[in-house]
Formats: sequence, C-alpha cells, structure tokens
Amino acid sequence: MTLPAPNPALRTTAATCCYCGVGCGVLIDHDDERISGVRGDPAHPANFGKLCSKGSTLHLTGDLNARALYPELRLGKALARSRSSWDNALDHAASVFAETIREHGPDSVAFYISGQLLTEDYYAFNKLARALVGTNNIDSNSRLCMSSAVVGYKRSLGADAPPCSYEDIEQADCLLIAGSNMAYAHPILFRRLEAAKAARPEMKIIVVDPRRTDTCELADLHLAIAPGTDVALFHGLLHLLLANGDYDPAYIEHHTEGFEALRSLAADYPPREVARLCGLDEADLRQAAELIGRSPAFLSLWCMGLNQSSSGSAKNSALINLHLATGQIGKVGAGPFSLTGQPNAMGGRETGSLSNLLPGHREAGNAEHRAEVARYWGVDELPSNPGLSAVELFEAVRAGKIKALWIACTNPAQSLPDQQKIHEALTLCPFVVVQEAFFTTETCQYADLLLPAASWGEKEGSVTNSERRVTHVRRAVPAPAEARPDWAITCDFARRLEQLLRPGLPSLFNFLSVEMLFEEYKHLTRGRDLDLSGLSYAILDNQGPQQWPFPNGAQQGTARLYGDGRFPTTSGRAQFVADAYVPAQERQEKDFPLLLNTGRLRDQWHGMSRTGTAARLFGHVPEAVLGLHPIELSQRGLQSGELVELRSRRGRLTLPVQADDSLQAGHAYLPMHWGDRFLKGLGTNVLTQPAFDPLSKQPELKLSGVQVTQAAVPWQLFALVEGDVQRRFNALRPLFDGFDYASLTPTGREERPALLIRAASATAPDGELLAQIDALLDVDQGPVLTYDDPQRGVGKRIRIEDGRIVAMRLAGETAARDWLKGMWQEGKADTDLRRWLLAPLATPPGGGVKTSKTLCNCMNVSQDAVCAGIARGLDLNGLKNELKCGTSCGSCVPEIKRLLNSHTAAVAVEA
Ligand SMILES: Nc1nc2c(c(=O)[nH]1)N[C@H]1C(S)=C(S)[C@@H](COP(=O)(O)OP(=O)(O)OC[C@H]3O[C@@H](n4cnc5c(=O)[nH]c(N)nc54)[C@H](O)[C@@H]3O)O[C@H]1N2
Ligand SMILES: Nc1nc2c(c(=O)[nH]1)N[C@H]1C(S)=C(S)[C@@H](COP(=O)(O)OP(=O)(O)OC[C@H]3O[C@@H](n4cnc5c(=O)[nH]c(N)nc54)[C@H](O)[C@@H]3O)O[C@H]1N2
Ligand code: SF4
Ligand SMILES: [Mo]
Repeated sequence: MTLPAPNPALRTTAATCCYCGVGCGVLIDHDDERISGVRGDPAHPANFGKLCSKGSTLHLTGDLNARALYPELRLGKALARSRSSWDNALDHAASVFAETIREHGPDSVAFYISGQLLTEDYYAFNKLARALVGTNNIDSNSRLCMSSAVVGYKRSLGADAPPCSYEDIEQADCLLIAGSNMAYAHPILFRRLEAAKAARPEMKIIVVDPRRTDTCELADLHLAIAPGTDVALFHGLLHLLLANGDYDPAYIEHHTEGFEALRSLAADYPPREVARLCGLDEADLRQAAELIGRSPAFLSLWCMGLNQSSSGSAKNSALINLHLATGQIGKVGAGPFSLTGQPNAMGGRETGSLSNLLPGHREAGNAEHRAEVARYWGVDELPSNPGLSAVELFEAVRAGKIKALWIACTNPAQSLPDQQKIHEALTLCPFVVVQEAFFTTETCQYADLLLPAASWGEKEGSVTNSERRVTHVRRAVPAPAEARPDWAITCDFARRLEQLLRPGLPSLFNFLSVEMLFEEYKHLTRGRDLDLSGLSYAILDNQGPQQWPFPNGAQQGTARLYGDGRFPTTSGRAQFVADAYVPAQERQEKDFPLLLNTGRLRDQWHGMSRTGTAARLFGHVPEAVLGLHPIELSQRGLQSGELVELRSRRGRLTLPVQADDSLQAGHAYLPMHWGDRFLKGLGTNVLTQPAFDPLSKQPELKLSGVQVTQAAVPWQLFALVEGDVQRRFNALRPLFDGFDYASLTPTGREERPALLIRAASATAPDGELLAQIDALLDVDQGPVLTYDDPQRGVGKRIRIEDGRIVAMRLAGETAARDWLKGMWQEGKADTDLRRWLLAPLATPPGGGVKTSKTLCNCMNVSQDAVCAGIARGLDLNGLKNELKCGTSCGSCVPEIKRLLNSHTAAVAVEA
C-alpha cells in the first residue's frame, strides 16, 4: 500500500490518524526517512479524504527534541536516569518484575495501558499480564473513557458492540446528541452531519449538554441540563413517550425483557418534576419527546458527558431504554451509537484490556472464559483474582501494594483525577516503567525506566474505530534513534521474563512480526459477537477497512447489528434496565459554590505531548483559562484576564479567568488538556474527584465542586522568545516551579515559532533566578534594549535583530504584553518601542491592543478579521470567498456560524 506521491521524490503510505475514534484514513507523504505531509485518504470510508484541524497538521507535530529516543535507566530514586542499551534495560526490568512477583505474588505488579495502542500491542500486553505474570492487574485509560459504554451495551444488549454505522448519522430523522461535543471531538463525523442536515433540513437534532457548545450550532433544540441529571432526563423522556403512545409494544413484547419494572420506574418521572430536576423548561422536554417519538428513524450519539460520571452506566442504559421501547435499533438511521474517544479504544475492548475483561469480549470473572483462553494460550490457568481498575490501581500503588508498575502510551500524571494522590503514588512506587513516544510528559519524570516507543507513522498494526471498522495501519518511516514499536518492546520484555519465571518451557511470545500477533489474536474472537476471524492484513489491504463481525468465510463486514431483533443475551432478548436517578456526590455548596466541568478543545489532544509541539495549534486557545458565566465574574468583582485561585476539596490552581456566556451561572469550565508542564500546579485534574461509577468504575471527571477567588499575585512576568521552542521549553520550565502561576506555551506559526511565558507571584523572585531566565531567553547580552527601575521592581528587556523583536521579557508589570506581542507578530520594532521602553509607566502607546485568537488555523484567519467581515455584511459564503476561512478542514465553521448568529441577534435587538 505504498504508492507514488504527487511529488515524484516522495512516496505515500496509507495509515490512520492517531487522534480520535472517528478513525480517519490518512495518506502520509514521505521519503522513507521523514514525513513531509499528510492528506485525507479519499478511499477510507470514515472520512472519504477529509481531515480536521488536528489530523491535517499531524506532519507538523512530533518535534524530535521532545521525542524519547533511547532507553534510560535509573538505579536509585535519588539518581538521575542515564542512557542504557535495550538489552540492559529489558534484562533489568525482567529481573525486577520476576523478583517482585516471587517475593510478593503476581498481584504486586500491574500494567496501565492505553486506547491509543494498536490491537496487536494490546494483545501482547494482555497475554503478558494474564498468561505469563498471572495477574488481572491490567487496566487502561479506557477506564476513564469508554468503560460506562461497555457496561451500558453489555447490560442492555448482551455484548459490547455499538450497533450502528457512520452512514446512520446521515440517514437518521432525529438525532439525540448527549454529552458529546462532536464539533470539537469528532469533527469529521460532525462535517458529515452538517452535510446531511444541509441536504435534509427536516432532520431534527437535539443536543443535551450543560454548555452551549459549537455542536449546538446544528441543533434544533438544545437542552442545557443541570450537570449529572441525564438519567432523570431519559426516564422523563420515556415517561412522555409512553404517555403519548409513541412506543412500540410489538418490539417490546418480542425482543425485550424487563419492561414492566421500567414502566413503573418511569411513572415516577413526570414532566414537571423532571424539568425541575434537570433545570429545563417543561415545554422543551415535551418537544424533545415529540421529536424522538415521531421520527421514523431515531439515532443517539453520546460520549463523555454520559460516560464520565458516577452514574455513567445508568446514563448509558437509560438512553438505550429509549431505543428499545421505540424499536429504534437494528435499522437504517437508528440505534444507540456511542462515539469512541481514542483511535483504538475499541481494539482495547476487543482484546480484553480492562482488568475485568479477557480477549474476544470475554470476562475475567467467568471461569469458562478463563479456561477457553488458557487452553488457547497453552497455559494451565488464568488468574481468578479480580484485577484493579485505574483509580483503584493507583490507590494500590500509593498504598504500597503494587511495587512494579508498567505504564504504556498514557500519561496518568496528567489525566487521572485527584492528581496530588497520583503523584504521591508514582513517587512511592519502587519501580516505574514508562513506555512512551515523548519524554516530555508529566509521567516520564517518575520513570525509573523510560522505554522509547515508535509513534504515528512509524508503526504497523490494526485499529478499530467507533463503527467497528478495522483498518490496517501501515508504517511510513522508521522510528527515530532507538525507539521501537510497542508490540516489539512488550514481547521482548516478555521473553526475558519467561526465562526467569518459567525457564525451559516453550515461549508464549515467539512473534516475529506484528502480523503474527494479529493472526493469533483473531481466532480468539471466533464464534463470539465480534467474530473477526475472517479478517487478515491481506483482506484489509485488498478490500479496504472492514466492520466486524467478519467471520471466517465472510465476503464483507457487517454494517448494522441486531436487525433480526435477536440479542447476544442468554434469552436472546434485550434487557430494559430500571436504575433510578441518583444525584452526584458533589453539589453546589457554600464553600464550593460552583460546579467544574472539564473537556476538550478543538485543536488539542489530551496532555498535548504531540499537539503541544505544533505552535499553530495554540492559535485557537493559547493558554489555560477558566471559563465562568459573566454574572459569576461580576459577583466576584473579577475582570476577564485576571488571575484567580481555583480550589476544590482536593487541590488548587492559579490561572486567568474569562467570561463565557456559553456556560450557565453556577458552572465553571476548564479544558482537560493542562497538566503540570504547560501550567504550573499539577493541572486540571488536581481538582477533579476520584469518585466512580459502581459498575463501570469510570470516574466522575465532569463534575467537581469548586470555589474561585481573586489571586493575590501582583508581581508578574511576561516573556516571548523565538525559535528552538522545545529545547527552551525543557530548560525554562523547571525555573518556574517556585512561581504561583506559570503558563508556558508555544505560539506563532511554523515559519517563526516562539515560546510564550506568563508567570506571577506574590513577591518578586530573587535576582539570580531572573538572571537565569534571562540567559535562556537570550535577553542577557547582545542587541538587547534594557530598562530597570529597581525601586518599583520593574524591568524590561527587548532583543532586536534585523530590525525586529526576537525576544522580550517584562518583569514586575506586564501591561504592554499584548502590544509587544502584536509588534513581534508583525515583525517590527519602531520608535514607539524605544519611547515606551524608556518611560517609567508600563502602559503602551494607545493603551495596547489585544491580538485576537486564530479562528481558522488552516488559512490563518483571526477572529478579528472574521468579525470585521461580518460587520461589513458578509455571510458565511462571503467570508469563505473573501477571507478563505473555513475553506480547508472546516473545523472552524461552527464557530463562524455562532459569530454570525450572535451578530444577527445583536442587530435584531438594536432594531
Ligand atoms: N480535539 C480533541 N478531540 C478529541 C480528544 C481530544 O483530546 N481533543 N479526545 C478524544 C477522546 S479520548 C474522547 S473520550 C472524546 C471526548 O469527546 P466528548 O465527550 O465529546 O468531549 P468532552 O469535551 O470531554 O465532553 C463532551 C461534553 O460533555 C458535556 N457534559 C459535561 N457534563 C455533562 C452532563 O452531566 N451531561 C451531559 N449530557 N453532558 C455533559 C460537556 O459540557 C462537554 O461539552 O474526544 C476525542 N476527540
Ligand atoms: N479532567 C478530565 N480528565 C480526563 C478527561 C476529561 O474529560 N476530563 N478525559 C479522560 C479520557 S476520556 C481520556 S481517553 C484520558 C486520556 O489521557 P492519556 O491517556 O493520559 O492522554 P494522552 O496525552 O493521549 O496520553 C497518551 C500518551 O501516549 C504517548 N504516545 C503517543 N503515541 C504513542 C505510541 O505509539 N506508543 C507509546 N508507547 N506512547 C505513545 C503520548 O505521547 C502520550 O503521552 O484522559 C482522561 N482524563
Ligand atoms: S476527525 Fe480529526 S482527529 Fe479524528 S480521526 Fe479524523 S482527522 Fe483525526
Ligand atoms: Mo477518551
């Protein structure tokens, strides 16, 4: 599948995007050494050639200065890591694991893996943990992501299988999008939905989200529910469907069980009461029920707003109940369709990568399932002790019960809730292995052994996307330096461990290629609901990506499940689940009067190890900012941009606040992407709660009680330095540990990337520290304009080369920062600059104008330019024609529409 590229010097390899669960096909242009470009694969059925703002910039990410390149080993907690050979590194790891297992038993070690691994990687890890080590302590970040959907599908339908296809999104008559901001998180699916709605405006879209997100731009009805109240909403909708006669008694009778119990539960959810609980207008609730009840094809899409909740499993089943009661499943344009977050979270579920699962959608707690897998693997038995789930697992590490921890392809020191405890656990753990592509993550600093992993474009294997479609991912270029593919690392380690734990026995890990892993794994799915035993790399290459089930002998994949009304439960019937609504633990209380919600930004991916290396991806949102409804700002006497202290029961952060009228009063919103690296203070998850759903054990990441007060940090610093961004970042970041607030962010475009720093403290730092910072910023010597007023603690440094600013540092007072940044962006340094520099007052000439954010990243169009165009009377097409915004990936179109709509509304009010 490597073809000639448009440029004859280059070649093209077909792979997939390594970000979200849409699973778009990409064509990677390269010269066998380096990747030079990326395009959407027109032949891939997920995206038909389109890519979003993240996928289309993949080739701009992955700076080698941020990559892990060699194994590094630390032989004592107080020592620094030093470079090691692979042989030495893996022998050492095998001896520590073997010793720990011998001394403390197999459950004293654990593996924490990721929905971003390939299926073959997962399979190798599962075999390692369960067959060789003999522990079920193998869990993945999918616990934070999809585990409530897994429980929802299994409890209601009998197997963990999303029954729909992407085509159904285009063919539905009514779509319920609940707790999903797909405009940001699944952009290419959202593009497909936009196109479908434009072609069939009669299609109705309901969005259930406490925030007015960009996804709402497509909604006919937005239900801005109170956080955590979805179960009450879905029961309330069922109540109305039953009352209106909009249900399917024949379907219920022939294909389901448990309806009577649910009907009597739903009776307790009358519209007035539900509207009150959920904070909705009763009329909106009734309208939603009518739209759902009267549509020939009803589809629901959901994501983390339902899953990441202490009632995540109940939310999933309550939504699936609506489909079963109306018979809206197993047909075109209908069904309960959970959107997968990570690119291969599905593959993880298939290969058994949650502690309670086994390969082939089996259960670790089921003796028969264990025996089947043990037989296939040729081992006596698999462990029966229940394994720990992510939150419990790190608690066990902290308690000293787990003494050797292997982390691969995930960054728990940023992404798990209650970070203070996670950092404690990682500090205490005697042996931490981190298998990572980027050495820059928060977790890597705890690695006693850092193993460099190959990453996007550098590895082969397979992935399954949200619609059960398996794609063969191909390698375009070799991994840099000594980085190796995950499966190869895992199997190499396993072979060494085998020699210590079961010497003399034939190896369980004689895999010479990644394809051999796939071939072994696929037979474990035979006869199961996900049967993909008929697939092979050759079939995927010849016939393209395929949806499972694809049993042996099948000619094609399966687009839709349950068309015959038979379900993989013991009785063959789907199950109604009657769980009552249970309010979330943390509420708005006196000391913590706001509810903090967390989620995604359009152009960033999780902890930003990859997206954080591309300066332009910070154009849309440059730094961590807490969003609050304007009324919450004015009640606290706060202005947008001001620094605040944000506290929960578990931790605190200092960061700027911003008015955000897409939020409701009483709520706060913080993107999930910030950890300790880009923002000092352990990041967003220092605040979130570890409480989890009783069945799925998925933590409550979307709801924590918080408090906001003005931060007393009068001493401020602002700096910007052009070029060599990663290296400078790595050197400068530790110098900011002592500040109350510090935000470090790449900025600019590829031509002139820069590092931008904002910091603040209660008092001025000592001169020595400032001098160290200045040296790294290149403003300590050479062509630097300098002004110091020691009395007021104010200092300015501006480095000018070839007539333009290339570095700057303001200390004490930073009122001129936006003006200076604007001058840097325009590439000038005029006489105003010298006049301002020597003036005792910090205020820039004209007061200083704030540079606006980049709305369209592909075409580099700012929000100001778009607003000016709108003021001149341009509509969406006019803006596209004149400014070219929104004409490439389209990720900014919903936001442009929002600006257009708010302008129209403002004009209407004025009239
Ligand atoms: N740009 C980008 N895209 C991504 C990712 C990324 O990091 N960046 N990550 C990928 C991954 S792993 C995942 S899991 C997905 C996540 O995709 P989404 O789940 O769509 O994204 P989030 O922003 O986490 O949350 C979705 C919405 O849930 C809402 N919400 C919060 N509480 C509630 C509630 O109680 N009820 C309801 N109904 N809604 C609520 C939030 O306001 C938010 O708008 O995105 C994937 N795609
Ligand atoms: N507050 C809050 N917290 C959340 C969420 C939220 O909505 N709110 N969402 C949760 C969800 S849904 C998710 S999925 C998690 C995600 O949380 P994480 O899994 O921690 O997120 P990533 O930053 O994507 O971590 C993946 C790591 O793998 C590395 N990597 C990339 N490619 C490879 C490779 O090929 N091999 C190896 N070995 N490493 C590689 C990357 O550099 C990165 O450090 O965050 C969760 N945390
Ligand atoms: S929608 Fe964007 S992030 Fe998701 S797979 Fe496609 S290109 Fe990648
Ligand atoms: Mo996720």
